[in-house]
Amino acid sequence: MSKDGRLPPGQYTVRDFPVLHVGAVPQFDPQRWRFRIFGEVDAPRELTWSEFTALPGKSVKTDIHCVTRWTKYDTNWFGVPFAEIVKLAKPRPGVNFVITHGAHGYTANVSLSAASDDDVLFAYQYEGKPLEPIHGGPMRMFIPKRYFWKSTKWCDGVEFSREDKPGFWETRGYNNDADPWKEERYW
Ligand SMILES: Nc1nc2c(c(=O)[nH]1)N[C@H]1C(S)=C(S)[C@@H](COP(=O)(O)O)O[C@H]1N2
Ligand SMILES: [Mo]
Repeated sequence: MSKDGRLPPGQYTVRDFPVLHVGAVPQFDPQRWRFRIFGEVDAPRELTWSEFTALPGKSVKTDIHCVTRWTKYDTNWFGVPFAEIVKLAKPRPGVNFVITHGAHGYTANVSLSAASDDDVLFAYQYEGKPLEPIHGGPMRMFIPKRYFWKSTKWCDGVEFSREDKPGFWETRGYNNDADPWKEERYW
């Protein structure tokens, strides 16, 4: 950890914003974009881009940490708080896990309690501008207290589940919880 208590163990800071993903960057068509809320919920639904962006939004300024050891300080995000989606979805009793789905079948799982932190967003702006396609635009999961692979880019769905469902990286040797402060990198 750094002297200021801000840099998690084994990380270094960067000024640029590295790009990391598998597969090609998808095209965004606002007419066709849908966000699917599904799983063990009382109110499954599919939101259009205009419905999604009409939901209450929130700004979050915080640091982000990638398992490849870069940390970027003071990033500014805007999006729909996770709590707003929970309000719409009405998860059933016993739901303890959240799986975000992205382009090309990418998924990432987190506990419902981790996702319920008040800095968790379905983010669609970065530094006051529409989120760039290379960083997951038009919309990505944003869960800053976990390594960044949990922040699914080109997010097109969120699933609520009673069972945990390890995602793309979690089934390839990465840690299920991914807390940078505990250095939970791999299994
Ligand atoms: N859909 C999707 N989301 C993804 C990935 C991916 O390959 N596909 N890669 C993850 C990984 S490993 C990281 S480190 C971050 C990188 O986000 P960035 O390119 O905006 O820095 O996105 C995460 N979200
Ligand atoms: Mo990553």
